[in-house]
Amino acid sequence: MTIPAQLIQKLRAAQRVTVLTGAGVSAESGVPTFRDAQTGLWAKFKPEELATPRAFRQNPKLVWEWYAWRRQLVADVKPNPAHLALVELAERFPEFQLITQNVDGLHQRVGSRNVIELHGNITRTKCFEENTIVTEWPDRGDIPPKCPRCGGLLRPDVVWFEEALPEVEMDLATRASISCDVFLSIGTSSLVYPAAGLPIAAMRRGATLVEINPQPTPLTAQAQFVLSGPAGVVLPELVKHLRS
Ligand code: BJW
Repeated sequence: MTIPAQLIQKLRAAQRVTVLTGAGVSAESGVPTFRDAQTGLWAKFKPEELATPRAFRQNPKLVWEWYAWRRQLVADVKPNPAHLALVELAERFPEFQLITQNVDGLHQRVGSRNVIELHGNITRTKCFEENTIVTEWPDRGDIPPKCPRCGGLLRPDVVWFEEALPEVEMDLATRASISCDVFLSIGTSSLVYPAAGLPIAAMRRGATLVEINPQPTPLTAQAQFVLSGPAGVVLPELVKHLRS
């Protein structure tokens, strides 16, 4: 993997670096991405069709079980070299902001701090009716379980399609994007908004835009540097170049 010398120069001169990650960053840990072919038990379901309030209203048991399966999968996997390299990258800049669309918490598990989670976290649960976080509920065998306060259905604390992103997180992410010198978009298809708008906003404010992804995306043509390869290979290499 060749890392362009101009990119290393840009990064060495940068004061503020912002990173946006997507499902591709966790792919090498064994967490399936959303838009690549799914295999196994859930192969016949489209993630985009399960991650909606409509799907939950129509078939709450199916959606709860899909998330229960994913929650277990995430608990069983380990962060990979891409997650680890981002911890080291953060230490190299006076200001560094990691923004993730991932709900798996793998960045935090390996030691990344102040991570902005735009799409929530799969380990948390909330009430579908009241939108409040619920940490304990009696096990009466219901699937999904019910809110101990109002009896509403419980759901994962993640952001589904047609739902608003958490306001504070989106605000912080926007600020970090429009004020950075270098913006890295890593392992995301750049299809899902408003997250996909962040690199564009960064670029319009003069940031150098870098994409790391083995496949082209709608962002590729706009990026100044495209590092085409798996994040678990490219990021450690990038960090190695910054060290020397
Ligand atoms: C590797 C790799 C390796 C593989 N290394 N890379 C503007 C224009 C058009 C549409 C809209 C718009 N604004 C809003 C919309 C509608 C909609 C949307 O964007 N639709 C588009 C799909 C058309 N957006 C929304 O509905 C959002 N809400 C909203 O806008 O609300 C407005 C509102 C305001 C006020 C009141 C009410 C409403 C919400 C979006 C929520 C997205 N939620 C999900 C599910 C989260 C929970 C869960 O995990 O189940 O988030 S969907 C799913 O997509 C998930 C992801 O975070 C997100 C992004 O996916 P990601 O991470 O990019 O994954 P993939 O699979 O797409 O791509 C993986 C990439 O990795 C690929 O490129 C691979 O090549 C690469 N890769 N291996 C590096 N080893």
